[in-house]
Amino acid sequence: MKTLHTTDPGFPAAWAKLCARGSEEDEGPVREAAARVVADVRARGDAALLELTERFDGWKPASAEALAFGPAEFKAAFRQLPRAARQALELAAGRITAFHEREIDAEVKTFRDRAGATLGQVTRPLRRVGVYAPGGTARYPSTILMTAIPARVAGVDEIVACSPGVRGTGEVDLWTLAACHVAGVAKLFRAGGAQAVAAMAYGTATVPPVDKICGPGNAYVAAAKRLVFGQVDIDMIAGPTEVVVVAGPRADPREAASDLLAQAEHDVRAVPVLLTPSPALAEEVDAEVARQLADLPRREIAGRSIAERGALVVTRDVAEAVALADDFAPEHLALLLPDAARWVRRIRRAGAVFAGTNTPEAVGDYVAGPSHVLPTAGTARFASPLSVATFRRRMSVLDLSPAALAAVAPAVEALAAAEGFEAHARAVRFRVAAGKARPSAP
Ligand code: HSO
Ligand code: ZN
Repeated sequence: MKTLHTTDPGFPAAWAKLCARGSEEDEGPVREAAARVVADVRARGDAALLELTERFDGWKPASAEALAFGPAEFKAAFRQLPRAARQALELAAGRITAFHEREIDAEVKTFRDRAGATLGQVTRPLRRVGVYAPGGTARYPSTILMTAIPARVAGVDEIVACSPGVRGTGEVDLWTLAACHVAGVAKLFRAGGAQAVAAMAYGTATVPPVDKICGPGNAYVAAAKRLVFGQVDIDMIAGPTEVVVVAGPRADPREAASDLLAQAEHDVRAVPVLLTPSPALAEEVDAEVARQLADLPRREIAGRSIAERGALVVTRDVAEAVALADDFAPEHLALLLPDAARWVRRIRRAGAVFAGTNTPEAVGDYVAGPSHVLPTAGTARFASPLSVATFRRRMSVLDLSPAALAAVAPAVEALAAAEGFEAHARAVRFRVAAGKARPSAP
């Protein structure tokens, strides 16, 4: 793996390049291709969806209805799974549900101010949302759980899902169907890419239009989400997955290497970075990565990610490593440090922090509870993990007493006059004059 030293004069430039992950790629052609697909599905609905599925996924659905699976199929799939598989799904679903239920309390409370105005915000779930689980080189039943369960806990009326069928055959794996069962998905459509996003955004005869589209996908999915934003809401624009591992001098190189590879095996464009104050550990991790790669089933993908995007960074001390991690704003930050919880206080910009050696990121991917859908590509500077709040919107509620109206009326009239809006002023004046409001003592 490429090794950088923070003491090298060339480090700032090399680090900046690492932080700019992905941005050197020209997204123009992807955006244009996605735009053509979105326009086509918007104009021609199911007919376009079927043609594009044949063109991009390499199988020909018999009809639009053939794309759809429902609760009966989900349940049957769940039953077909071996007991251990069912238990794993249920354990994951139980933990994700329990975690997200805690979030509901954190709502803004309504209060009455001194003038007598009752003001507040209530939150309401979205009506219908669409969740996307990627296909391609891997299947993602866990992503169905990590998106649909927070939506269900949020109180969303109807959750639909899209995931591409297996290339060439259109098959959907049992686990994905079973995940739909435990997560409470209403319909799963075997559709992927920009065409699936467009179908959920605009609706077709078969796919209902949703209010928000969530979940990770490839570059075409990301481009399509950008294009339909405004027609619907989206959770975020997801880029390739990434991990920063901060390892103290006594960290286990096997653990550090497997954490890096766990990210690398997702995608050739995944970004695995190790930060450590120990040059010796950096070397050991490098050797260990090579050793573990040798018999990794997805070694081709992981090997390319490690070679092309990976980096080992030797820092002056742990504090510098943690500061650089925060600067990188990674999707996943693993702290393989003895006093990890203390270092979390120094972190402001990460999708999720895995504090301490007992918490490999892989646990967060599947069962810990918080959603594994996290901000990537440095967007942890401003974005948060997918959660219950993703699926609820706030609504302000204003309710003034007569006295409160009278108290604020002069200010409303003054501001309305300043802006030249006489009807605004009258709306207040009429009510005050009608004796609806009696001015309160100043
Ligand atoms: N690490 C991925 C999530 C995932 N891993 C799904 C396995 N399955 C991005 O957070
Ligand atoms: Zn993962």
